Amino acid sequence: MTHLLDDLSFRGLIQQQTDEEGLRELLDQEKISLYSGFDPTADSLHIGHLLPILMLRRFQLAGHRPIALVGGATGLIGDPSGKKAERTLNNEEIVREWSQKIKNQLSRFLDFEADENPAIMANNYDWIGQMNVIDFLRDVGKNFGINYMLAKDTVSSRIETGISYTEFSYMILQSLDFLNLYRNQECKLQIGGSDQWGNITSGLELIRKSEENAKAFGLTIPLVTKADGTKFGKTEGGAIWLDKEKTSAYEFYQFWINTDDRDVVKYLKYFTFLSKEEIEELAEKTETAPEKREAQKRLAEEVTVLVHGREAFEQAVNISKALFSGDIQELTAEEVKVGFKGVPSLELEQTDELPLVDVLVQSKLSPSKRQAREDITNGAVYINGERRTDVGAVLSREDRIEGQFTVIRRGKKKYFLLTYK
Ligand code: 629
Repeated sequence: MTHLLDDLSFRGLIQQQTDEEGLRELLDQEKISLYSGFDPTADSLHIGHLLPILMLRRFQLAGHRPIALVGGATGLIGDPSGKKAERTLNNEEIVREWSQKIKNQLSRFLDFEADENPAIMANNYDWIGQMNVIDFLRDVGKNFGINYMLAKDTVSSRIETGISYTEFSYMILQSLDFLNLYRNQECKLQIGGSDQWGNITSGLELIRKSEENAKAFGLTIPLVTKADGTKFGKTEGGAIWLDKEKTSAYEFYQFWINTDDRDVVKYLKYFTFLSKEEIEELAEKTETAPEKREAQKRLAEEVTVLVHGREAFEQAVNISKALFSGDIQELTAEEVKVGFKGVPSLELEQTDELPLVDVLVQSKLSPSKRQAREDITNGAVYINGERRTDVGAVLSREDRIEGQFTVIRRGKKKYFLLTYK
């Protein structure tokens, strides 16, 4: 079997390590505990969080014990890492609520029932929340020299624009977490995105100063980049969330399907558990028959199943096929709702039965009544995927999918949705 670290480097998942040889030696000797932290700064994680989550899973699959930490306390402070400006503080009750949601999301990716190496969930509010300020300044603060702290990227880059004492102190809290987990859970490795390098190394510094013969490590994951230079994980609609109420499984699937040929092999390595051989085969197919988009399809399948389950994935494929072919007969109302999210729509009364010509004009699918009539007779107008050539047609209850939606299409791509109260 390939060594975990060799697999990680094949996948390009290692950006920086504090002690490459030391970590390899340690992993060869024993199964370890490792952790990564997630601050509740929103009500959901997004795909920017996926790599460290999957990394924890990769370690678990190799027999190690992952600790997923929710930053119930640090989320109240605000990590300045990678941030150009001071953040506004979030309300405590909201952060508590978000912590719970993020905990639920994290728990889907790790195995908490494994016999040998069950995953653990931790919340740093449990040890930071009760801490008293005198203990904090005497026991912890004494280990942090101001020069050391000022030299950190996250602080030095903010000296000009300003940084509060609150955000400045953030690294101390994250360091305290690492020390705490090192002491109580024998946690010897912290992983995170490359923006976390400063926080991870300051934790190691605290451990080194506080424990004799300390042996702990840090490893970071590269920032995901895109060949076209735009930011990964963002679309016009904003972030790609892991919560399907915020980003539906269909939108999630579409996001991966649309991956650029130049990025797809990298993403297969990053975001899937496919073997080197399977990935190389898909790389080959992208070279020889890019138009088939086999690699994108497989990527979208793997990641969507991982995050949303097989059933949601199949529904996403179903919606995609129907929208592509225009044959939406087969869709359920629920699928229509998901597939046509963001499409212009109009809400009508249950009793409303409108002439098709009027709807075409009102929806702006056709610019005038005259044009609307022409569009209909030309065969350019479809109701729920079926061509309608009757100029006098009135949209009735029969034209509603499960009584809830009427999908109107003009030409190849222009859609409009009628919904009913
Ligand atoms: C307490 C809090 C710890 C250890 C870590 C933390 C959170 C950390 C942070 N991480 C980002 C986040 O929460 O802010 N200070 O959104 C985010 N992380 C995943 C990756 C990241 C990072 O959750 O590490 O690099 C994104 O890819 O930005 O004891």
